[in-house]
Amino acid sequence: MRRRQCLRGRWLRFYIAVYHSSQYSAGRGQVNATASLAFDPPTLTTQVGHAVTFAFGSVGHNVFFDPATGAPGNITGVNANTSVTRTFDTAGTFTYTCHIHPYMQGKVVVE
Ligand SMILES: [Cu+2]
Repeated sequence: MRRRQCLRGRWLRFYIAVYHSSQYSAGRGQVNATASLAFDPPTLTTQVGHAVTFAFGSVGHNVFFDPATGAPGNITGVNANTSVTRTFDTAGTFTYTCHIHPYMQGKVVVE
């Protein structure tokens, strides 16, 4: 009986881990700068402590966050063919703009 309970606990932890990773990694925590010069998705929702990867293609971009408590550091310069990760440690809504293409705007909602 004790062994069965132990196994059940192990499976529960496994399911939680799979659920967690499927929700917040592998694409869900990524913003892509598209060929049509937009951030996709325009609004990304994540959780406190999670990382968001900004993936830049062949066109150079940057990411400047509007001033807000807990906003992560800007991704300055001209970034092409690279990915840069920022971790969001504070709940809130963080809007950002590419200063090279000011019409490229996005939002990260941290719950
Ligand atoms: Cu840009």
